Parts: sequence; structure tokens; C-alpha cells
Amino acid sequence: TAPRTVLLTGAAGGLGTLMRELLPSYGYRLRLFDRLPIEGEPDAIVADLADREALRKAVHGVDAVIHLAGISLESTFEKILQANIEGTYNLYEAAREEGVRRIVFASSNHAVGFTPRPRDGSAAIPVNTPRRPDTFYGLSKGFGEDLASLYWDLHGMETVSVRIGSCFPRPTSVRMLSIWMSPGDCARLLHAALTAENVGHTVVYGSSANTRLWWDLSSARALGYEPQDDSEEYAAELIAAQGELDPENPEHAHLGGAFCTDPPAWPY
Ligand code: NAI
Ligand code: 15L
Repeated sequence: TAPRTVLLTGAAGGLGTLMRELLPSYGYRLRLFDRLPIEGEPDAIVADLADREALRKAVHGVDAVIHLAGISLESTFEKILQANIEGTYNLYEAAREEGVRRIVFASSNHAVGFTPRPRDGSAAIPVNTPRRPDTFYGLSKGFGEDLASLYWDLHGMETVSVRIGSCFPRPTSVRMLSIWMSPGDCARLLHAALTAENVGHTVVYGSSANTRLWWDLSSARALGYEPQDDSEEYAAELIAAQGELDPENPEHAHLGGAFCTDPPAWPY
């Protein structure tokens, strides 16, 4: 089949850069969008999510959108409001106006970050666990999920909201052993989210098949996602350097980790 054209917002960021490398091998033709220019990509659309006209042109003629753009750490409410809440609304409105049928939304584990982390033997966190945002950032991800739900019910636009754990080339903390998603598995999950039929609005957790997994991957697997990686190969080294998670340490008590105690700040 002909490659599908997909708009990738946030294409200049960490995850966007990894996905620019991996997604074309699935046959996608990517159109790139970010506030920042991307070296070697003169055709990328350089615009802010506040620019509705630019968004409208960006989504014109695409088959689907992968929406990664936004503030990816904690910030002031005003900045989160503009980039993540209004920005995501602007993207959905542009997509509606241009008839785009499918969006994959980069939600985050921080939408439910104050959920106690499962201890040994306790049940995995389900996708329908109550929202417990740990930051204004996490709150904005809950907004995005509900916006996606509204646009499905009202306008028939489908979304897969992926509550991403930690997607980086390798896990760098003991917490990440439970929620890490390898870049290869991320590309597999995005491909499944773009191609599965009749998703309506589906919420999934985004991670590899980690031995120490804290959540339920069944809704992701139901899309056809088959994770290939497991963080366990990094476990011995990380535990030797950092120790096991400490039940007495508040930073280790919840899914969101340090976002619940001392959230990392968005630098701009
Ligand atoms: P990042 O911060 O590296 O990339 C975000 C990109 O969005 C940047 O290139 C930035 O320039 C762009 N951006 C920010 N505000 C914008 C605006 N107003 N208009 C246009 N572009 C704007 O973040 P990363 O790690 O690549 O994450 C991508 C997405 O995935 C984010 O939405 C993040 O919240 C989400 N996510 C990522 C996780 C991870 O492990 N990398 C975990 C959970 C969620
Ligand atoms: C996120 O939502 C952030 O965007 C990412 O930078 C990581 O901090 C990740 O969560 C995490 O929880 O490790």
C-alpha cells in the first residue's frame, strides 16, 4: 500500500528525533512541525501551536497526526495552558476542519502520576484508574485525553492516547526499569495506533514488556502492539549504582516519581 502521510508535531524534540529515524521504515511519509527549526529538514514547518493558520496548512491533506509537540516537563500554569491545553485544542480544531480522521496523542504517565506505585504482588495499574495528575503538566495530559474523547463522541475523530512512560535510548533510573519504552517499541506502538481499526478513543500505556512493569499493557496489545524489548538487561547496573526503590522515600512512592516531590522544570 502507498505510504501514508503523517504530520509529526514536536518533530525537533527528543522523541520526535527518534521517531523521524524509525517511522519511515514502516512506509510513512512524515510532514514535520515544531516551534524550532530542524537541521537538515528545510521542509519542516516551523511554527507555534498558537498559530492556527499554520496548523491548518500543516494538517491539510495528511492521513493522520502524531501529536508530540508541547511542554514536556513541569512549568507555570500560564505556559502549560498556552502550549499544551490551547495548543492541543488548536491542533484538534485544525484537524477537524481539514477532515483528519486519526490522531495519536502523546499523553503521559504523569496524568496518573500520584497513583501509588504497585508493590511486589499488587495488581498492575489499569488504564481506567482515576486520574491523579502530579503536576500542571500531568493535568494538561488529562485535558488532552478528554479533548480526544470529546472529538470522538462529537465529531467521530479517532484518537489513541498513549500514556508514555519514559522513552529514551536507554533507562537511566531504577524507576524507569518499570516504565521504560525503547525507541523501537515506541515506533511499533505508534504504528499500531495509526493502523488499528475502530479505536474510537482508546487510552493505552506506552512501554516495553518490562519484567518490572507497573501497568496493564493489554489495551496497547489489543491494537496489535507486540513489544520486543525489556529493560531488565539494564537492571543490575542501575540497581548497583542507585539501590532498589526505597519504600520510605516519598520520591519512590508514586508512579510519577520525582514529579510528585520536586518536578523537573521546563527550561524555556
Ligand atoms: P521534548 O521537550 O524533547 O520535545 C517537545 C517538542 O515540542 C520540542 O521540540 C518543542 O520545541 C516543541 N514544542 C513545545 N512547545 C511548542 C509549541 N507551543 N508549538 C510548537 N512546538 C512546540 O519532549 P519529548 O521527550 O520529545 O516528548 C514528546 C512528547 O511526548 C511530549 O508531548 C511529552 O509530553 C510526551 N511524553 C514524552 C515522554 C518521554 O519519555 N520522552 C514521556 C511521556 C510523555
Ligand atoms: C514525561 O512525561 C516527560 O516528558 C519525560 O521527559 C520523562 O520525564 C517521563 O515523563 C518520565 O516520567 O520519566
